[in-house]
Amino acid sequence: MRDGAPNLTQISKFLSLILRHKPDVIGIELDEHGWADVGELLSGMRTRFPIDMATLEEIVRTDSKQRYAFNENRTKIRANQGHSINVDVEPERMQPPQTLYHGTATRFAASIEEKGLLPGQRLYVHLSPDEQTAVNVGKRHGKPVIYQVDAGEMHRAGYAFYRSANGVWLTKEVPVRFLRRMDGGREA
Ligand code: HQG
Repeated sequence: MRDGAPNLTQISKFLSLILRHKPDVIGIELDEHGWADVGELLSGMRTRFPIDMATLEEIVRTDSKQRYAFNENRTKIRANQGHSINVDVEPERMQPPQTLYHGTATRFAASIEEKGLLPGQRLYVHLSPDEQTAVNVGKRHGKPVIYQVDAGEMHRAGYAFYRSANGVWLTKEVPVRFLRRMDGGREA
């Protein structure tokens, strides 16, 4: 890579902005299933990140969390999860494992323990299949704290769970009674 050239991570962050939150930044629209037209995306990105199709394909293929997917003939692209705009990326409704995990920062704990987990700006609460992934998610926000979610019990109580194409579990909210703080709330 040339000095000063944007790296793939920077381009991927911009792609997340466009495909999850603000397609209007480059003057494009997503359809109801979150798809952007690849040609429109590449030309819309040209002034900021002039990338070609091969680079876009490389980002999609190598992304560490498999955040993006093409349609079959690669004319369309979308983010697999994480949206704040109201699109239906058709995550699969599934029976969750007995336990899922949510990583967050200690400063959110008091509010979470009062109100439960809420989606905030996004369409869903995001849950991780294992503790380590949740720790990594939590660290993005500050000092991490992990909650175990009694997903099995929620599912039996009628709450819907979805698994996104990249393995993140999604649900609309998690009431307090299904949450257990893994450090026992020592620093609450
Ligand atoms: C917190 C990343 C106060 C919640 C990750 C979280 C994930 C509350 C924050 C994906 C609350 C929202 C999503 C309540 C929830 N009171 N705070 N009642 N309920 N919160 O970034 O789950 O790298 O929107 O705990 O891997 O951290 O972007 O959600 O801390 O899969 O692909 O509000 O983003 O993926 O933060 O992360 P976020 P998240 P990417």
